[in-house]
Amino acid sequence: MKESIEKIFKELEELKAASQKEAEEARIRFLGKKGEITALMDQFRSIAPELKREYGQKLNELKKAAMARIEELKACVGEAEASTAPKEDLSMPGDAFPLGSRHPVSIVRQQIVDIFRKFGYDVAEGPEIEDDYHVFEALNFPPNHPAREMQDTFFVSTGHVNPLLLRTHTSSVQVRTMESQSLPIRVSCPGRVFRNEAISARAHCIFHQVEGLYIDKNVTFADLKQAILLFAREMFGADSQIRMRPSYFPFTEPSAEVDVSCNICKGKGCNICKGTGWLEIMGCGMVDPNVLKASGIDPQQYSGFAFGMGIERIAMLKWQVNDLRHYFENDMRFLSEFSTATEV
Ligand code: 2U9
Repeated sequence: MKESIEKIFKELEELKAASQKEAEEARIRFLGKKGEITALMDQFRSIAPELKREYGQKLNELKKAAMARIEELKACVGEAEASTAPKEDLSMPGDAFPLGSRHPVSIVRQQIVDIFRKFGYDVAEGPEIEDDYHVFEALNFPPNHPAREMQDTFFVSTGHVNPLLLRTHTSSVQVRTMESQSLPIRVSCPGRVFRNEAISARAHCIFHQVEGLYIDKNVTFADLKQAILLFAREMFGADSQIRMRPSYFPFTEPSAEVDVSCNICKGKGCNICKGTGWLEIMGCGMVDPNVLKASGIDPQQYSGFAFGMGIERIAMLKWQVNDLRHYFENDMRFLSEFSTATEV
């Protein structure tokens, strides 16, 4: 037994391991169930009692030395393996950063403004919080018109002659343009507007408009019709047709609603145009003489036309979106549909 113990001590001193696997194999060889030191422990039970003290001590030292040596080997190869383990693969492509894209309402707003810019229209913007004069009074709204009631318009302040309110249309921007700019005037006015309406698939209390105004000498309804036809062809396709239906607005006379031929069924009738072959896109008319007068323009010398459209409505027709609320919910599944949408 003595020789065996000394032999194992020597072997432990010279023991080497190149990997965790080899270190574990060494542990099994010496300390496993059938290991060399375990076998000596078994033999120890049957040796003469007078030798037990001496060999018991030696065997315990041997077992401790074996355990320490193997732990030491495991720690060494662990560090070595970690330092030679493959690092990140630098040839892999990097993580993609998801890029945002423009909101469909912004895309269509830009398209509309760009089309009118080609026709010579400047862009004008104005305040969202307006006064009664620029939203209603200067636009020939009678004092008892329903739009002037609390249930239709969001008022910011009430109780005085010219209360503040959230504009219900961007027409106030054209009024401010007429007040401040010299004639002739050609402007398109994009912006956010507010109406006290219940939210549904077809209506929202906040939406966006582009309105336009052209004032010069001898502007006629024929000019209006041509401008709208050219716009419709740029926006909805070169083969688009338009039709006008008589309508009424306080600020224009005569007034009309404009339909464009359905670009889905080419006028044959489908479920988008509800079988009519036509889609309503905007309202328009010749600027009422009272509106020109209110802003200091002589209706005997000048005439003009104006039009207005809801941007969400144009975007719904363009991309066949059937619920207006999609434009306000910022659902990424909806918005990412437009990441490749092109602009004119
Ligand atoms: C001035 C004079 C006239 C702007 C016009 C419309 C007809 C019209 C609606 C379309 C859908 C509003 O978004 S909508 O609900 N607009 O039908 N707007 S003419 O007329 C003006 C504007 C300013 C000084």
